[in-house]
Amino acid sequence: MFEKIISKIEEHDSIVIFGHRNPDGDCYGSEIALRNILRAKYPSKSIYCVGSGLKKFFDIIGPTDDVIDETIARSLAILVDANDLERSEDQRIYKALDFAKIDHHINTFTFTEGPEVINDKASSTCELIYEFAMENGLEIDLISASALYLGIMTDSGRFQFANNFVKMFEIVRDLCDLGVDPILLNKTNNLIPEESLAIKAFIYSHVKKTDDGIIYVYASKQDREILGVTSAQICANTSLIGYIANHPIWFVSAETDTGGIQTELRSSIFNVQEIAVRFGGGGHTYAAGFTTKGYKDGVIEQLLSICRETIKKGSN
Ligand SMILES: [Mn+2]
Repeated sequence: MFEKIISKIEEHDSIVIFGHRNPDGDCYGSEIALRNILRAKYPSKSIYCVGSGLKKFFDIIGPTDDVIDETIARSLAILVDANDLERSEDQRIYKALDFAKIDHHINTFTFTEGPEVINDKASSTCELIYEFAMENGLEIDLISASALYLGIMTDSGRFQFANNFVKMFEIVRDLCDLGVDPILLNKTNNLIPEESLAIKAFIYSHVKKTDDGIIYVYASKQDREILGVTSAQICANTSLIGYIANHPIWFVSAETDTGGIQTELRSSIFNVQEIAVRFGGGGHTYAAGFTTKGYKDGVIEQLLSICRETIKKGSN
């Protein structure tokens, strides 16, 4: 499955791994694991990963790397857990010499820059990185195993969502065999800053609902400024308003600093990825998001009306 990506890797002496904006456990875990696995296999190559990562895991899994522009310019860029270059957190990806991509989001973009492996049935990109290692006989060290476990745990919603549970749990068993400490990783993942209480209070006290079964929260720029948080920090709380009986679609939206709207959409039964695509976003069938650039007027109304149509059409 990964033959073309391996031959790209073999062609280049320098490799930089990139992940998406607002990195999550899967993005950060994939980057660290892929970097470490490749470093062990190719000790003479320079291999780095960039992006902000997840700081609370740095003591266990380690930080990403500081990479200068000149390094990127002579490197193969491997994009993980993201559809296209535009989604890369580090936009210097455009300066790379060559490209490859490994992802599990529903593919709505044409990645023409290089070879790609996409499997939208995989629970996480970390599952694909594990398969990449297995297919090529690469060794998974304890830090990489912990990074992969983190990605699978977080992207599957703590092992709640998967297309293939047997496969997911087989991989997780193997990672545990390699020495991963699920209790430590789970405890660390649970840690949240005290300030998040104010965001939760905001979310719970600004819930709106429609007669047709949509629950949502909207935070204006002014609301965010009072709380001192970013639109991404608001949207990270979408799970707080989910799974309310008779409300099959829920979303959290926040005005961005540049006058757009960031939204995270979820559903228990409806395809919200198709909704997100209509606003230039994407994701997974039941968990998707978008950010409009520079326009916000009418977005919430239009979003509500598309959600309404989706509910009316019936589950798919
Ligand atoms: Mn992912």
